[in-house]
Amino acid sequence: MRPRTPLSRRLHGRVATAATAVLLTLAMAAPASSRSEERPRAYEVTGPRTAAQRSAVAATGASVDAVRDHSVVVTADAAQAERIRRMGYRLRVLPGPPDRSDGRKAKPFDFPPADAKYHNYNEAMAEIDADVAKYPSLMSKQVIGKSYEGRDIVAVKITNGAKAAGGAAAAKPEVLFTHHQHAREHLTVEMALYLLKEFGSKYGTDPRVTKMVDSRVIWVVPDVNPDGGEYDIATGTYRSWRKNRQPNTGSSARGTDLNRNWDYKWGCCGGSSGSTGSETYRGSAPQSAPEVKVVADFVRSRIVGGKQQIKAAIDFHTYSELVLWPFGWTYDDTAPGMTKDDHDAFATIGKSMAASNGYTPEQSSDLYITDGTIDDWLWGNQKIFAYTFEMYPDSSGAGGGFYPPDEVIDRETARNRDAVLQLLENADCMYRSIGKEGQYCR
Ligand code: 0X9
Ligand code: CA
Ligand code: ZN
Repeated sequence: MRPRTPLSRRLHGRVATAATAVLLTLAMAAPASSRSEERPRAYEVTGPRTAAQRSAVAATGASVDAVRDHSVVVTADAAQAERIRRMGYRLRVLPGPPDRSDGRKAKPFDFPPADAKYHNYNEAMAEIDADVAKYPSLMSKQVIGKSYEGRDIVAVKITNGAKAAGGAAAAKPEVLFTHHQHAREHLTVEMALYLLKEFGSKYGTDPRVTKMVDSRVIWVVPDVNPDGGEYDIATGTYRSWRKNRQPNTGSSARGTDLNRNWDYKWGCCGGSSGSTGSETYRGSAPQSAPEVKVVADFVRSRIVGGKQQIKAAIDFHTYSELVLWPFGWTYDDTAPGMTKDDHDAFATIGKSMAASNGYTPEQSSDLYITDGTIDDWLWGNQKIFAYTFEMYPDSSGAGGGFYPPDEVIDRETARNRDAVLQLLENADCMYRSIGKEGQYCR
């Protein structure tokens, strides 16, 4: 036990130690006021209304969290907010994350009482294990690697091993669902748990589910950023954390934005930041974040006989209710690595999925330029038809932003059932959607 001597007496008396001196130095170097100024806050920025204007806002290193007709919502530190102000835009500080404690004391590393239906890391892992145990002939779990802090990153494989479409030799098209790159986007983990439950419990009774579990291999990676997710809820009060929890050399700021760290046009185009403190810090090199390396290695491991088995993917985020497709690094619809037919297949299936869930379909750069994102890598590097879904709520400002109440989980996960099934059903030949099956899929 430390002696409960007042600090002044310990410093002036003989109990002053080197450790105390170090603590005092740290305290003086970072007084509480400057620390809180450095903490990013949410702002409404009124003025930007074109993708180029929004890209300029994002280029300050702030994260653009929602896009409206004449404004955006950003998470920015004081310096970034000042730069945005100097562009001539009006900033309004938004309230911090909601208090869902219900007046009760928070349990560390647990969701606050009013949001108890959300799953923390251990609860999600337990749920996954329970599903795999319940449906052993349909599901299996693999640990594909570890996060920076050593948590398991898992992939759940869903397929009916007994029935292969067109005989045992025919390879089943594979589809990948990834979740929770961004720590505060907890609804995406619930989306993963919904998928496991839906495919497990409806197999054999629901014809669409049954057909897909028989004829596809479905990979679900429920938690790409477990460290960030746990950090976000660790105190019982949400922290609005986005990145992973990896330290950065020469900086006290932690974390890399995983969705700027993928090895395709990394840092190419002003769609990410080189500053460690930024919400969109791209990391020291492509795949420098262990979590990105783990998932990218997993995707590369699905190249069998020189052929990538994964044909399509969705990376789940929140919020804004969007269906997005590549590229994010350029405003152009077509580019090296994206033909008109590729673009048209992306857009046709993207719009059809959006018609089913009521989201807005668009190319991701219609929002603002991003580089080093997972969907650009999956398509540009692996030729996987990869979408980004931004889940509930919409960008209007109602609905709770990154922290919608747990009452919406069931509705907002089930809302994507049809879109997910559509992608699975198209995965054997994405070009069928534009009438070019014969040209591309024989
Ligand atoms: O900025 C992001 O990474 C995503 N928005 S979020 O609020 N969830 O952080 C949007 C990414 C859009 N761009 C691409 N998917 N390329
Ligand atoms: Ca609740
Ligand atoms: Zn996100």
